[in-house]
Amino acid sequence: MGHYKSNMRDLQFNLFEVFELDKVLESGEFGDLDHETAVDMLREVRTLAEGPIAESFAEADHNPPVFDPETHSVAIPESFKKSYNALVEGGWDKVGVNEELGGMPAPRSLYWAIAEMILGANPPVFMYAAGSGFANIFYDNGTDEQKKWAAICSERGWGATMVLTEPDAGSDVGAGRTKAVQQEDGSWHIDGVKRFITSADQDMTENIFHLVLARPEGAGPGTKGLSLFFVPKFHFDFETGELGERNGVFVTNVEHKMGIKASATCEVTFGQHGIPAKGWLVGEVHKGIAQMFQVIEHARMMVGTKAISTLSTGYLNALDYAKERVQGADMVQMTDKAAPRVTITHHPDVRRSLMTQKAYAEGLRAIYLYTASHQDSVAAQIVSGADPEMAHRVNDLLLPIVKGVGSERAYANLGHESLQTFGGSGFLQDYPIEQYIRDSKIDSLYEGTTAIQAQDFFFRKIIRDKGQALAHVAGQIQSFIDSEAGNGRLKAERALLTTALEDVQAMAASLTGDLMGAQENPKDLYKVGLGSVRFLMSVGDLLIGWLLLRQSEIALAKLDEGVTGDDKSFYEGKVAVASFFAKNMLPLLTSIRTTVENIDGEIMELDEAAF
Ligand code: ST9
Ligand code: FAD
Repeated sequence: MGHYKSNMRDLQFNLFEVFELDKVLESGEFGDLDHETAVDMLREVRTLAEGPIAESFAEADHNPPVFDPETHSVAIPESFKKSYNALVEGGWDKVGVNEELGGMPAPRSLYWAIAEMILGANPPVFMYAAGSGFANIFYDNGTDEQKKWAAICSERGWGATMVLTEPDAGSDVGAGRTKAVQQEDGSWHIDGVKRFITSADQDMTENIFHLVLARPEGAGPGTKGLSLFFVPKFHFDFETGELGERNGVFVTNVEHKMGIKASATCEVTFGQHGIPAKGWLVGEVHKGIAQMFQVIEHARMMVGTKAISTLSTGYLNALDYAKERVQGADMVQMTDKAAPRVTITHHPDVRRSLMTQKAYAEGLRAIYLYTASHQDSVAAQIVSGADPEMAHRVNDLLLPIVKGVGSERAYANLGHESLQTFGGSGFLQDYPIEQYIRDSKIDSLYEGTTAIQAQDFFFRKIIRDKGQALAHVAGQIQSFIDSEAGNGRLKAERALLTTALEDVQAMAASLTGDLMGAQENPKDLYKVGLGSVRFLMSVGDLLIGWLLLRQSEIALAKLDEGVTGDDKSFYEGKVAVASFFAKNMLPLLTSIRTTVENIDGEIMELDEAAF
């Protein structure tokens, strides 16, 4: 048995029992994809994920890709190549991709459920295999001619990258200095140095194409002055795809990292090695940042799902260990030194810890699948009654939650709870948790740090949206509160959810007040900056509390039907975890509300020397 433990039962519960995927499939929107096929796909991916994809997880961490500065190339370890090949040979990199690109359309919830298992088993496999997904975005934005190139990229299985970051342009992408100079033949020469670029070289695909943000000569400052360019590693015949000369884009360094080592993080230099780095303006329009954000949105969803999946397998590993590890006596017999020793699952604090891990892993899974359901018009209508425009807004609103809350809660729980469950053994490389922690730390950093997610959430997804998407989701929560969910058995929990909703609404009102106050006193804006991450995390907890209770309502109905065996245990677990989260986590929002309502700007006045 490898390191990765999937949670198929919970995935299927979410997809089919909570978010009604069958109705989505019956709509005919996804051709003849039906329930059986969807379940078969999940089963097949689980087998691959737990088997060959997971196989190289630790080995590639110990023997990461090797950079050769002479040839500017990156050699991927053989063990990892096998994992990668297992994924692409099965065609799993084409799921969710347009048919024009050799893909297989699928509902987004199914797509992300499949992604969860790959990302939990070996995240860099998913990333190296994202070429067809990138080609899909290139296709959507490209000219008619470029659409043909996109098809070649996808069909030939080329690798791909997103190239934004520079030494002085991280969160502040608009500070990028890489230049683009137009040539007589309509192409562009790119000139500059980018850093931290994932998958910028490898020896698993015959070619790699880079989607690069660069500033055309004479263009204005900031993100709006950036344009998006298609820059292949090797030139190719635009009709046949046959490879030609090497293009002037070279990897000039590979970083040594604390985790996710199998994923090569590269410095990439354009046009500074005697060969011009030729690029083509995507869509022949100067809308670089908006086009790149189509990739970013997908990548933020990917990062959140990766973190959540890692927490889930961390929890399931901890649970297995806790069921085996015998240590100490039952607490009620603690004074009897001859009392029988018990497995650690008997200790209250271990139970608290396991239930906390279960709540975040399963609650966050429900959030990303709820979000994914708003990435398809048909599914959104079924899941929340959102019309296509509202579905789009809700997806936008929730992406910073999936990414920001998913990554922060996953890392915190893996460290504080999953590893702790193992005691000292958790600190050893014999178990996967230490690697999970190292590999998942990146999730709160790349694709926009948590501070950036929190600002995006408040300023863009709430204020600029005039609170419409937030009101839609809050309306859903309110209907649940007002319903008779659980037939009286969820009364206490619904009351706790009511308070949590009020707390979060009060935080939103308080931060909005600070924003308004900034018109009079600009420094009030600092209060938003001081409160925004706590607000983001609080909304995350509210959504987890609500979705777990929705699951609990379904579980109670199943238990009433008299289910037995594994199903009975599963549904009892659902009821217990929702109640635990409502009683143990939701009340904490009241103190955060008080903190947010009373933020002052004092620390912004403090002299730097006093820190
Ligand atoms: C990175 C990669 O870290 C790490 C992992 C890579 C793994 C690769 C594999 C992934 C696979 C997935 C991809 C495959 C695809 C598959 C498809 C399948 C079919 N939403 O607020 P303003 C736009 S990469 C949408 O003024 P500033 C918008 O156009 C590095 N758009 O910002 C806006 O104009 P307007 C990641 C948004 O002050 C314009 O930007 N780096 C959003 O100029 C300007 O907006 C980062 O993420 C949004 N949420 O710039 C950087 N926000 O307003 C983090 C903005 O007119 N920094 N736009 O609509 C930020 O996000 C900054 O806030 C900033 C600020 C750069 C946006
Ligand atoms: P900085 O922007 O310098 O941030 C430092 C700290 O300041 C953070 O805590 C941040 O939250 C805070 N901060 C900065 N600005 C603000 C602000 N305005 N308000 C509040 N707080 C702020 N980039 C790519 O383009 N392509 C890739 O494929 C890619 N892959 C990566 C892989 C790895 C392993 C790593 C480490 C990075 C990768 N990146 C990639 C870059 C990544 O997206 C950036 O590291 C990230 O956006 C943060 O930028 P930075 O590291 O410069 O940090």
